[in-house]
Amino acid sequence: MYKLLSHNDLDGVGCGILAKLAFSDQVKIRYNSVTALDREIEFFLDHEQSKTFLFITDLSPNEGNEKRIDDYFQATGNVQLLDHHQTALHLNQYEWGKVIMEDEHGLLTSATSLFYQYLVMHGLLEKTDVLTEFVELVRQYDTWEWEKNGNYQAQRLNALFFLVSIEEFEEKMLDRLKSQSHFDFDEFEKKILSMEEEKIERYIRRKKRELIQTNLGDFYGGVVYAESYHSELGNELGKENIHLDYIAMINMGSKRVSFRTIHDHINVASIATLFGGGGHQKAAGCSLTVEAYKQFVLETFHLEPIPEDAKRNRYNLKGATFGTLYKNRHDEFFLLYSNNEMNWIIEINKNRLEQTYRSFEDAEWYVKRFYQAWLVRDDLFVDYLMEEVNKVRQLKKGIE
Ligand SMILES: [Mn+2]
Repeated sequence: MYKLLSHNDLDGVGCGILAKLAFSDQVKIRYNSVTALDREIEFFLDHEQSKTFLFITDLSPNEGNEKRIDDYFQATGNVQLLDHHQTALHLNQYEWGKVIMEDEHGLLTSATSLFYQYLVMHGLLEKTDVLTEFVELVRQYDTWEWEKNGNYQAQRLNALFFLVSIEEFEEKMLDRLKSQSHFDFDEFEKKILSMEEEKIERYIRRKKRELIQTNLGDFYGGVVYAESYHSELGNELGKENIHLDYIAMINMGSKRVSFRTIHDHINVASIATLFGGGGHQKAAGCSLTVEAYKQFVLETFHLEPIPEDAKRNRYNLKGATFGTLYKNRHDEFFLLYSNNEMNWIIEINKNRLEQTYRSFEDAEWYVKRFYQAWLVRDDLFVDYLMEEVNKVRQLKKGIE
């Protein structure tokens, strides 16, 4: 008999699907949240006979269970953990631990891709085109490589995963993987997936208006309350607010915080670790502990959301060398302009800052990060310029 304890996301369930293909009714599977895994491990170790082979995928045990699993392994040899999270790397010290973040070709791994490789290597599962395609979609979704590659099939697979129950998803995928030669969605799925995509778009548009800015030491983050679509939402908010180091999404109901970053120089796993959580460099999470609640909820509750940049401007445009106008909640105006492309200047309420910037993006980063300023609409920009013109005229008259 086999037992699989896996994560309850697409990558974790991908492992379950492979296990069912390899072991059919000889495997018992439990999908867990990050926090529920240790209970399941304890239950297994308290009740199972030594004949059961334990797989743990996409998740890692706490310290106490690490020792107990090792005891079980020493006694039976029947444990294999496969994971790709940075926070689990220490488990490589055990014979039963295999934590790999990058494969031999330099590609980011996922638990499903590691498990597939493992099963094929041990002769437990036959490699087929449709399976390889499925595993690759899961991997690209989980590592967010799909976005770089424009692989919307991977994003759709995850959307489908959230549209149906885990049992239904498993069943659908098992059917397909057993009978088709290539992976695809059926017509009905394609229709509901396109409806779902529109729904996600509307949800994200609404959430963009609710983003609050906060700082945690030297880090500046955006905080938003959100129960769904964390990956899509975190990515969109991150790209629209590149002056923020990370996005924290609070789910009050489940008392969880999800962290995302689009920046290569930020590691959100280390932010999550501050609050007892963990995860990847670009996607991590923690429980909403009292400390996390204070930081992300209590201290931000009275703050107003960051207004969005004006969208349909024809004159006040980002990067225009003659000037781009921003404003903040204290009615301070920020004019960004340049005499040559290499030297960008910021005027705050018409006082020029001594510091200059190498690019428009650097200057914008500064006024957004430290002043929470937003791009104003054309009418305000024109008023601002008219005022300047009038001043110059008055000045000229004075001289004459
Ligand atoms: Mn994963």
